[in-house]
Amino acid sequence: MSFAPPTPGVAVASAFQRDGFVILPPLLAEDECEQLAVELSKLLGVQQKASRNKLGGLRNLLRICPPVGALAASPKITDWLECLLGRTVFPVRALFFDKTAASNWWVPWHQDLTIAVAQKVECQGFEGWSLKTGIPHVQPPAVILEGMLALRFHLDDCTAANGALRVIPCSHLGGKLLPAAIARMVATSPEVVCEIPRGGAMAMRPLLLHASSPARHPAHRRVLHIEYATTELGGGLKWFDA
Ligand SMILES: O=C(O)CCC(=O)C(=O)O
Repeated sequence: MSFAPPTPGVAVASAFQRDGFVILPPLLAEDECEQLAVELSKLLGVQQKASRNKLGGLRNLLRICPPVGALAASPKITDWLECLLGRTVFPVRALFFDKTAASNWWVPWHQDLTIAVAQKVECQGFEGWSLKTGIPHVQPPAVILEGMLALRFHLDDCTAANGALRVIPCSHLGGKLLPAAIARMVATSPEVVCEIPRGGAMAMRPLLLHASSPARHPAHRRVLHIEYATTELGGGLKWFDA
């Protein structure tokens, strides 16, 4: 835990605000990366055994995986994010994704519109309630999503060949997009394939359009995805994991 990433400068912070994502210098030391990879692969193996479907990942890691909770809340990470955003942040959800030959999934272009909350409370501007692994999820107003970011730690080399995330720069600037606007943007805007080495990371806004293709050459593509918020929800609603 002695590894200290360089503080983000003004250029990194303004690129993030403009583009909606930024590929970062390594934030994890090799031993931290290895420990997380081992821990999360073990947990995924346990949940795979208990599930009849092939799983592409894990949810609720702030709660079920103490090393993830500790990393997410560590000053090394939160201080760094606070420099990037100029605001206080707190972790609210952590997910793990892996892509392998046995579970070679993909996702179409989308924005991340859903958050996990402690309890369902009907509240103006919060819609599309659902349950994921028994936990209430809801789509909050855009202003909540605009204050959030996801930090994605790469636990393997991630390339176009093993299914790297693809993003459309600046697509977060138009708020929540309707399907026709997404189709238009996908047809007319250049995309970036986020190739990131093991130990590297990227930060992205949830409203940034992103997609994920199946791997052409499947190999582990493990990503720890931690979401941070900057505001309470109000209206009696509470974040599930804050
Ligand atoms: O990790 C990926 O490739 C896709 C992740 C994703 O679509 C998401 O976080 O919403």
